[in-house]
Amino acid sequence: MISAEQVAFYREQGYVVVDDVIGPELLARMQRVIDELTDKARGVTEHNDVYDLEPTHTPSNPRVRRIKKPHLVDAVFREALKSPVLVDVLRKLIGPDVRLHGSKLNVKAPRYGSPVEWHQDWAFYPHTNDDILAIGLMLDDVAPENGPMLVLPGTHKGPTYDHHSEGRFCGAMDPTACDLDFSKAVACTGRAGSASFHHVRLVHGSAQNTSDRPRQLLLYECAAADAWPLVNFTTLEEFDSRMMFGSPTIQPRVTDVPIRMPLPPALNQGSIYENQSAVRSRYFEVKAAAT
Ligand SMILES: O=C(O)CCC(=O)C(=O)O
Repeated sequence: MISAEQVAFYREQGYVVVDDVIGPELLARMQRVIDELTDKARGVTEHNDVYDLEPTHTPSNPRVRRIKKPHLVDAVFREALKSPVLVDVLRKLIGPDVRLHGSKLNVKAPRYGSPVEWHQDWAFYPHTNDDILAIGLMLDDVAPENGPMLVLPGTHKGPTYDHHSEGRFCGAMDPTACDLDFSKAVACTGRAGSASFHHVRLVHGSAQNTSDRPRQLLLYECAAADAWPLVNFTTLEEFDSRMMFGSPTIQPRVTDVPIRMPLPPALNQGSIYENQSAVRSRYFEVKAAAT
């Protein structure tokens, strides 16, 4: 369970890391499923509904960058959402009624796992209020050398930055065009089974994994049930099928939050990695991938 100090830290800094959210048995079962999914990427030639592929992927040498919506791919990825620690944290940080917005598994394989440029999740999915966060469940031990998620503390209280390039959404901030000191970024590290919780408006990103250890991060985006999306609403039935606990509502809570719409849509659709391929200037270096 998390303490009042940890809750206060999240409110002030915009993130908190909590140890031992899930245990070794569930981690091992998740790993088996990921290994099977990676093996099934053999023969896949392009991004699809399940796989986002590394630029150096080939059908005979499969390199998966992301598994999309893992909670829909295998039940094992829904189990973590029932962890009592995780539910306790969500109740304390978001409230009694919580809906899953989405999920993704960033694989960040040893030696070549791609970087993610600086961004705010809020730029992708603005809602009527910002009681929304992403959980980053660490499936491996995460240390400074294997591409941890980096956060800029306190930025969740600031503006929504421009995530456009050439007049279209591109899912990344231009690091040369904003007044932020990226050297102040903090790495979210921990042993496997730990999780970071970061506010939807917090600026974050991560470097390429050039180490020889994997850094798999399973991300769940969770929103207060009365936060209604301003983009990509499907149907009420689908929306409410994602309730994690508590009750849904048809009365959105509207608060004074800075919004920029992710429109016109990104030229390269499919994932943040694809969106960000259109960014003007990159912050994170991409080293030639080892074979
Ligand atoms: O995998 C990471 O380190 C960053 C994840 C992230 O911010 C994202 O995929 O939106």
